[in-house]
Amino acid sequence: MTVRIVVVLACMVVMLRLSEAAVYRIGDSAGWTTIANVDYKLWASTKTFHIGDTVLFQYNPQFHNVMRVTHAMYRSCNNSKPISTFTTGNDSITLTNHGHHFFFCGVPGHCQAGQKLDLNVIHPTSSTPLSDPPISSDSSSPSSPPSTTTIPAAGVPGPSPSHAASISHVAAAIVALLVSCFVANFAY
Ligand SMILES: [Cu+2]
Repeated sequence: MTVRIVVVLACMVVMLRLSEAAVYRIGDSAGWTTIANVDYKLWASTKTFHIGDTVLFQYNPQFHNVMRVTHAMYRSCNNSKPISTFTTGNDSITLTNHGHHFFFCGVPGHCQAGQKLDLNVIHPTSSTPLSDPPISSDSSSPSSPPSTTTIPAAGVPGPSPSHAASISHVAAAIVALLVSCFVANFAY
């Protein structure tokens, strides 16, 4: 029983780690702008943000910037005391806590024109829908990890010090762990 709990916890950790990797470009192809009439509220409502996700503001820094502000400042487009200001035109911000994150462009008039964004990062314990495990329904096969033959295409015979090889080994280990997690869960 203890083993199963450990396995389940390990699975959850792995899946959380995998799901943390999302990077969202604000406004998608339009970016962070006023001229495309992007509804950033609508844009944000189509996404589910998790702690660890990264949002990327891309814009022409001659015309725009990014200010992180409080809710009150967000509502009134008050740019007098931003929490932080970003001005590179290629600003990536990692979401490190849950709740609402308020941003707008601090150039006069732009927030009023709709260049403002309210991101809601869901609480870590909020239930995220778990998709079905990506394994076949063939439960008769023994649990042999399918990743043992993962070899880089270069065909290097010995252990290679290259980053690509080590990354693929890590990926293979993650896949093997995930598969074994699901197999273990199904076996009990
Ligand atoms: Cu602007």
